[in-house]
Amino acid sequence: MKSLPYFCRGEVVRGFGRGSKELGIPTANFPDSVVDNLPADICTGIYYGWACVGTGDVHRMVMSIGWNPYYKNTKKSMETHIIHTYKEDFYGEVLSVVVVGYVRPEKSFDSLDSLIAAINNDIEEAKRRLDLPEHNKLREDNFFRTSANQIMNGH
Ligand code: ADP
Ligand code: RBF
Ligand code: MG
Repeated sequence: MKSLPYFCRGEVVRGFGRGSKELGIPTANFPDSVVDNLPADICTGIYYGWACVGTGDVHRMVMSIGWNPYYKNTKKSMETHIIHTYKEDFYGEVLSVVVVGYVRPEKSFDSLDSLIAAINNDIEEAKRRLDLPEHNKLREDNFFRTSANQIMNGH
């Protein structure tokens, strides 16, 4: 995928309200405008990368891009689970992400438990890969500093 790493940002909007949070895997959803801007070569599937909320710290993330076959969604979504425990929700804030690499295609599962187990595997895989020294450069990219600050200051 020639578009990787892919940088994007947008406001965090309400998602499908399926209670992902109760499952321990909240996912911050991007608006349609961000989903519609994805380059054609970024296919649906599960990805890992870096994310930050507003001007906050940069953390590891996993992202699902697509139609969630387990739920048979009719709308394509981009959902980011940040590997960090936040004290509060951040709906309406600006989420900045850099999508670094691909993990696997989206799948359907026999049960919610199997879906959750797969997501937890993705999280472990993302942690392993992002802890490699070669990925630190992107974590420290100016994208997460200057531009986020400019947005927050209304520039
Ligand atoms: P929704 O269906 O509205 O997306 P979720 O159950 O997926 O609801 O919860 C997502 C919300 O949880 C995010 O929009 C954000 O405000 C909050 N949140 C708290 N911690 C995290 C996290 N670590 N990663 C992603 N979102 C989080
Ligand atoms: N949904 C699917 O239907 N199939 C998947 O393979 C799938 N993988 C996911 C992987 C990650 C890392 C994340 C964050 C989400 C994934 N989802 C998948 C989306 C999931 O169904 C959605 O976040 C639900 O709301 C979780 O309950
Ligand atoms: Mg969500």
